[in-house]
Amino acid sequence: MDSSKDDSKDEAHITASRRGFLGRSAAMGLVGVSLGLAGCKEDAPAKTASAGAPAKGAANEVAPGQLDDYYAFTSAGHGGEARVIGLPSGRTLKRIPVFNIDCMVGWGITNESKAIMGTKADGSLKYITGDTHHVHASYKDGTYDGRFMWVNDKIHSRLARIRMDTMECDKIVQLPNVMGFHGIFPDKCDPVDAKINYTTRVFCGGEFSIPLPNDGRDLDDPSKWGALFSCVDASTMEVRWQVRVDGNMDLVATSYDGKFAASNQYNTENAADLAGMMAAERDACVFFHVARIEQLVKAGKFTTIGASKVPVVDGRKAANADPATAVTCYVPVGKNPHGVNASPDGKYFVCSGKLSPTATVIDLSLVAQWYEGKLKQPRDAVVAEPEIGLGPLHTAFDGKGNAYTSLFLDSQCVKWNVAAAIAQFKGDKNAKVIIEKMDVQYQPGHNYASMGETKEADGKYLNSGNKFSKDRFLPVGPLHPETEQLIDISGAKMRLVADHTAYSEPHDGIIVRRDIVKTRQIYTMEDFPNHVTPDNAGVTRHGNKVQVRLMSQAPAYSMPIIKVKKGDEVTLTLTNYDKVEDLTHGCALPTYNINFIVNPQETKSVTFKADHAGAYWLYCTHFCHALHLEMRSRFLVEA
Ligand code: K7E
Ligand code: CUA
Ligand code: CA
Repeated sequence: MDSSKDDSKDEAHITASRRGFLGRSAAMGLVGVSLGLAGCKEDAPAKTASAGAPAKGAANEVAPGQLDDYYAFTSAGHGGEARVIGLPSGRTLKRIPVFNIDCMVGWGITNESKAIMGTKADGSLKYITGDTHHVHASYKDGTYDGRFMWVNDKIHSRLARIRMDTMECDKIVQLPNVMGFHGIFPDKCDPVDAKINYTTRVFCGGEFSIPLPNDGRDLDDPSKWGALFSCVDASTMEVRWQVRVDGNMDLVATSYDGKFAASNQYNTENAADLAGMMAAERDACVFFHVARIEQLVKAGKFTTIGASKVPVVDGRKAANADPATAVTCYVPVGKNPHGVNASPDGKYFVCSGKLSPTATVIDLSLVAQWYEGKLKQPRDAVVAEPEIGLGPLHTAFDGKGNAYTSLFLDSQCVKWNVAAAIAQFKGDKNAKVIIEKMDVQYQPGHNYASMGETKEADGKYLNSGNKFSKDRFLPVGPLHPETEQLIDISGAKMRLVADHTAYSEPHDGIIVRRDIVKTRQIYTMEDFPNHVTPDNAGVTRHGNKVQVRLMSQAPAYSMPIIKVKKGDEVTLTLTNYDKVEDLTHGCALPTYNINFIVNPQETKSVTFKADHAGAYWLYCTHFCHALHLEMRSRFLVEA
């Protein structure tokens, strides 16, 4: 069944909202979008699900007991975490707390997680909020190597690293002098040393302009504000260097040869208000010449900003007009672009217009030629600009020469052919650029294909992350879930195979073949320097500082009674001596806000002030044994 044709009513109201957009100028169009959505609500059928019952023998069927073929790693927006989903089933496998507090695992509660998240002088968390948009993994030879993933925090401009073996966050760094850190992408190769054919840098786009430094100066003169592009060392997670640009930076893509990183810019106007940001007919995709930036840094040709010691190179247009010395190249693209994506053949970057119904295809070899002085203008690097639909945002690839772009306003996914678009641009009137448009439900943001951002793009599945599910699921109050729609792209026609709900609000994600991910099932006790041993287990005191060293082994903790005095500063360390896969214990202490788990052979600790006298049952929260409920100790605080 073709999902796009079997609900005329829904089609009618979407078309109406499209008309609402078309009937206005681009500036009014944004207003039109919100009006259009409000309108949808009123005449949408309230209870009946629209369209899209998956075909019989659905391609997403993973029988009970069978495993999925792919992992999807997704961001979670202002939920602040990352998520792991099995595809094609859509089973949620894990939530990875990163910038948020998670009382299931104790993230933000244990000393170890707080040390990664960052604390104030009093030991409390510096931030308790996060906004993750983009998850990308480390590369080797142009494909994922299963080592790390990185995810951004837009609110506090932090980059987090997640180990893929344990699927836990192990490092977080904050970018200095950056606000609204949005796009990220790891590099795939060193720009100079081709032997380093794996990720050693992560590039970060800064979206909002701010005073540099942001210490109270220039508050009334946004023309003096600026945005920085940052390079973070993939292994140390230190910020290596930054580049100041004109305009802002939205998303980031990197070339397969390591030479270029690029970021789309919707605000080349350098405006501080909405009308100003939409004033220019074209904006840009800025290409960073990584090797030259690092030469300047090495030669000491940089400045620093405020208290930060990170080298800052000038990438503004005026300072980079000469291709022989430039570190940035601003290629004009469609109005207020959103998204920049690298084609798996390594040749092109595609930027979507958002306020222009076009995608701009940029040839990387021509950008390289501009830097060599062989191309007249940066705009000559544009090799195609097909009209693909309204509100184009993100583009995925199937490895067969086709691109799939999400059309936010049209609520569609458009499949188009890159080579045909280039032929059409050269004047071939018969080039068939648009292959198919498929309705998605509704208003898609990111889409991403299986292995689509690697040289191993396999053209099997496309995930469309839709911002509005409206009538697709049972209503759950004012906030609907979002829809992740799984589309089979392996055949001649796209086929919707499943709707999965997503808790608000996922943005970008990646779909990784399962054989690439090698997880670790049991920790090594010695990897935790503070692990408890039978020799040091027990209670020790230095003044009012008390160490409680505890071991767990189902169904008991090593001490049935733990005694401290009111006013003590208690550090409780728990090592799980169970070695059986998945035999995890919890540790909860009423009144004291202590709640965390320890996986097999893992150690975690918490520090708190024992400021309430009384008896408190320290109990196991994680079902571990037939005697799980009996797994508790008396934590006694003497007055
Ligand atoms: Cu399009 Cu923040 Cu990647 Cu979301 S951004 S959709
Ligand atoms: Cu140990 Cu439940
Ligand atoms: Ca603009």
